[in-house]
Amino acid sequence: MFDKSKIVHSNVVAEATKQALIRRGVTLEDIAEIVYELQIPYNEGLEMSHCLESVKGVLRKRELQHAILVGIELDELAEQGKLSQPLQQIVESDEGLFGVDETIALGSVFTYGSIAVTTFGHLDKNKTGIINELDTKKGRGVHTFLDDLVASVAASAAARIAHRSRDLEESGETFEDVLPGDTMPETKIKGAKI
Ligand SMILES: [Ca+2]
Repeated sequence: MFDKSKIVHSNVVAEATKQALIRRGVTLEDIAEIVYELQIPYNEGLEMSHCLESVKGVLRKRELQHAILVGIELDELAEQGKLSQPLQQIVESDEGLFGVDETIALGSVFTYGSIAVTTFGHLDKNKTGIINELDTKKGRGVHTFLDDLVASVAASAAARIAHRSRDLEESGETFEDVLPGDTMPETKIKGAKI
C-alpha cells in the first residue's frame, strides 16, 4: 500500500532526472536544439532560450521524470550486466522487436496532446541531433531507452511551444513578444494538469 511517510519530494525527483540525463551525456541544451529545429519554421522570433525554457518546463512533469528515471536505470543496469537473462541480452542488443523503450517514452508525452505524439513519431523515425548520436553510439554503452526518452522530452517541449504559438497568434503576437521564461501553455491543453 502507498505509504505517505515515504513520499519523495518533487524537487528530489526533478534533480535526479536532470542529473541522470547529464550523467548519460545529454544536456538540456542538446534537447533544446532539437526543439528549436522542429519549431523555428513555424515560429517567428523563436530563440534557443525559449526552447530551453520549454525543455525545463516539461521536465517538471512527473510523467516524464518517472519515465526517464526508469529507462536510464535499465540502460545502466544493462551496461553493468546486472539484468537477468534473457532481458539482459534483449536490452543490451537493443533488439528491434523489444518496443518497451518506445512505449514508456510515448506514454510520457500524452500530457502535451496529439502534437507531442506525432512529433515523437517524427523524431523516432528521423533521429535528429543528439538522438542520432545516441543511436550511432551503439557498442559504446547501452542507450536503448535513452534515445526514446530524449525524443519524448523534445516532442513535449516542441508541443508546448506549438500550443503557446497558437495563443500568440490569436492575440496578434509572436515569440518576439515573449520573454524566454514565459512559454507556459499547460493551462490551454485539454486534459493537461499543471
Ligand atoms: Ca530505443
